Amino acid sequence: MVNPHRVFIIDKIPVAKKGPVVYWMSREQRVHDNWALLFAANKANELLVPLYIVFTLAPNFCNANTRHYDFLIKGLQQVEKEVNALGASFHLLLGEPPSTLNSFVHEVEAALLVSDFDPLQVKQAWKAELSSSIKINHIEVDAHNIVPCRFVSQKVEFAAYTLRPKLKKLLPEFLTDFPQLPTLKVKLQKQSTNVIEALHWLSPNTEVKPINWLKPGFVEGSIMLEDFIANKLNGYSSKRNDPLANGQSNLSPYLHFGHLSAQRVAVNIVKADAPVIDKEAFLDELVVRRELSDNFCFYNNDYDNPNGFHNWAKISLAEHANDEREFTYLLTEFENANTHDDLWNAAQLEMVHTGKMHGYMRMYWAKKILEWTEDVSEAMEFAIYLNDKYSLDGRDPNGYAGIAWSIGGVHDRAWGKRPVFGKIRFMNYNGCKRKFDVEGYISRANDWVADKMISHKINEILQ
Ligand code: FAD
Ligand code: FO1
Repeated sequence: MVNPHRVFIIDKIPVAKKGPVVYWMSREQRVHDNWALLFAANKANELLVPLYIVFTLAPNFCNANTRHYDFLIKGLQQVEKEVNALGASFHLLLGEPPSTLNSFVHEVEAALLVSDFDPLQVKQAWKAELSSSIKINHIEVDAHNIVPCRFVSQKVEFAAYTLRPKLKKLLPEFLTDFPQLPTLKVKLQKQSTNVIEALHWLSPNTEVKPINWLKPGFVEGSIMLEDFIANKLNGYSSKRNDPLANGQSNLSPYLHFGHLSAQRVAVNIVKADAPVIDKEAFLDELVVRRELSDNFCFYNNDYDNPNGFHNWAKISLAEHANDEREFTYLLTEFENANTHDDLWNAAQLEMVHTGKMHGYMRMYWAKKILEWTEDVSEAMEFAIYLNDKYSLDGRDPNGYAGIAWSIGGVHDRAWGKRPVFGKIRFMNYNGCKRKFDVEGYISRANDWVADKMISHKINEILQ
């Protein structure tokens, strides 16, 4: 029922305890369309034991702040309700795993621990530390990729064109609909852990406000998907690169927090009544580009620094390391959208105010950080810091791969040499002007600032 190629044995012990099956939910924060949960539920029925679902809430996870924890916790509130309705129990463990998880599985004498695949080093380190501190059967299930990351390729892929054929060959086996969750044979009484309390426990950095134009959770993500299919899929291939056309799906926060399964999205897109050119353009991004990012982060430990670049890029950037920078900015100047370039500032303001910068502008935004910093390490550091701090979909393999593509030519080819960039693909203001209404994009961003100033003024008057 769960394709064995999704399943990876992390630890196997000779004699298992007789306790429950514990699913350590992390990347896939949903009950529906979740291969890891399906696997754990079947195992619980096989062993005739109850199913416990655990989420370990790590304070300041990779510099996350209120914007991210608000979205995550509200999504988990829905998960808790749905888990209780299944007759399983939901446990929110407060604190850095694996210490919290270690004592939990010990306490309940878990027969099996199921986790979900995540290529990020922080997650790999959690699993390694857990495995060295407790003896327990631990199985990992890839519930994020349509074609399991460990299976589709055993090495860092050079680019989309090298991974695409490997994915295409396997999609018929893996791009399937989901089976129903089995009815649990051993049900537990409804428990109430008040997930929303966790926000107070966390008391995260409140400098970056939650966003309210996207509502978190599986239900809202599904509505967003259906709305995209009904109203925006048709024309996606031409509109997706116009920052003013509102042509993207806005699904990335739901995919990042696992409120939605990419496989569910792909299955619904394939079934949709829309032009083939638009469906193919969208699926290439959702399946090839997104799964290429997991491949990059899983097999390249330097996914967040210049050591992870190809040699041609390292050599070329080094050759131009001492080129005269026409402008250089400090992190605070970038962060406050305080550069000489009003288009770049507008992109920064879009990310700060809405929590989501348009995909086309992300490329321009990152490439200008390379152009306006002292060196490529600083450029990577600034881009990752700002993207993770303000983007709702930050701290994601797509982000590390997207920034490495923009600044280090990862998954791209070499281009004609330019100052500072060397052979890294160049983008400039005039190129954007030829593509879309730059003035319109800038004035929209300035409206956000004006609105914010007005609301500050109103608050001052009301106080
Ligand atoms: P749509 O165009 O509707 O695409 C649908 C889905 O396809 C996306 O949700 C995503 O899962 C996938 N996808 C689309 N474009 C890409 C891409 N270029 N690479 C990988 N997957 C893609 N994506 C993130 O999820 N988090 C990030 O932090 C992030 N940072 C980025 C930084 C830079 C510098 C660049 C160049 C790209 C970054 N991306 C990131 C990739 C891409 O820009 C976003 O996935 C996309 O804009 C998300 O919006 P959407 O879901 O509305 O996109
Ligand atoms: N995953 C967890 O297992 N525990 C957390 O406390 C946690 C917090 C968190 C905050 C912001 C954010 O963007 C992601 C966060 N994640 C957490 C990880 C997330 O669910 C994804 O698994 C990865 O970031 C993407 O690979």
